[in-house]
Amino acid sequence: MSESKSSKQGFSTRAIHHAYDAYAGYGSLNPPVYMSSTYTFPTIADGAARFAGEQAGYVYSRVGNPTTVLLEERLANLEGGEAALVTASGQGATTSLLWTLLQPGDEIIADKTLYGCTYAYFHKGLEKFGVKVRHADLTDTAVIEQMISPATRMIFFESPANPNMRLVDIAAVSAIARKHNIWTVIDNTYCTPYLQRPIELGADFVIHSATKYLGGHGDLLAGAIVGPKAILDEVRGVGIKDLTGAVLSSQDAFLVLRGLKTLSLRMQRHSASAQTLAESLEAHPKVAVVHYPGLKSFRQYKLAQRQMALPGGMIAFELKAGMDAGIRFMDQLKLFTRAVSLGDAESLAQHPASMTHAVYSPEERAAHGISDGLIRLSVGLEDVEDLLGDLDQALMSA
Ligand code: 7XF
Repeated sequence: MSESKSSKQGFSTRAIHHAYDAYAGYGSLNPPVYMSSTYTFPTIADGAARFAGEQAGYVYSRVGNPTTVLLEERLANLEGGEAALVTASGQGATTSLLWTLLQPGDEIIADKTLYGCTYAYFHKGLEKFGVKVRHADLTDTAVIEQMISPATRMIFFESPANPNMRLVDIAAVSAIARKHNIWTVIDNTYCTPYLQRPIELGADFVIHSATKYLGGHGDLLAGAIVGPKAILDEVRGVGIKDLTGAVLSSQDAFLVLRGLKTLSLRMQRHSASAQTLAESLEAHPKVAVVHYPGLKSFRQYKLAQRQMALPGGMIAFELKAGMDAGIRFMDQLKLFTRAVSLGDAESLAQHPASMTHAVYSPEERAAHGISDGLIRLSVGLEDVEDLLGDLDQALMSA
């Protein structure tokens, strides 16, 4: 399931080896970290040729560095895309791509549930500069056709959506977009290419917060865009170079490369433990509802089975006694850490309405399917028995 159609070697092999030739340098097992902001030119004529794109080579690390370029080649390969571009954060990936692609007067159609700062960027950033953002329930594909206008340039969504786990049928939405000559952009942060490869399902661009599972250890901020090379060249040369400056450092690129080596193992463990915890929560008398793609009761279970290789490490759930009990539950947790972010070795718990999605007003949260009682868990890599014990004791006193 995790074998990419785009390559003969398996996913884990490529996550460890792709695009690095140790014998091209000193035989170093790990790639060097190029700590250099700038690059020398043998002559001024060489420099001019490099700036003009007529000579291969680096000019300045805001437009490329050998360590970040290795990470880009590896991520493009794992996602099955033509090229990739890494950025200083997931937010930097979204803003660099959209500032490059969109013009005043354009419209985009976005799913109704989005990570809080993506929503904020759309309404405080894009709209301020004349791009109209229209939200739709993209689980209803019939609605999309009706919303597309001559000004529509893009459909943007997450699947599973942060924080309520709604899935969008990537193949179905991408097919509609393609028919109308519109880009499909999907934020694949929750899944990583090990669980889901949207480009193979017809999407044009994949965005990542590599801060999460790709890095995997909660020790960096990073982002990535995967998509067609010609457009990513423009995002590199204008979007990042001139507009956002959201450049990833070579040290952090190295750490993401290190994280990728264990991505498949970690995603298997995150998924297996989350499945166990989701089943236990669902059976608990104090729990009202559990949103987890691996549960048979999950509203989009069939789509999850078709679209995702494994159900992933994220769970959203609500207690019968509502938000106050949910806050008590989170305050009682001893092994789960109260923190935003996700995809780390440590299990994390947070309250979307007051944290990651606090930028939505209460009315907007209600309209966008983000319940105030929702609790979000990022299931880490600890022993699952210990995690079960922690949830049980916190539920007991909630
Ligand atoms: O700029 P970042 O690397 O933090 O990534 C932004 C981002 C983009 N897409 C998705 C689906 C995300 O979840 C994020 C970051 N989300 C964290 C969270 O939900 O906990 C951020 C903490 S406020």
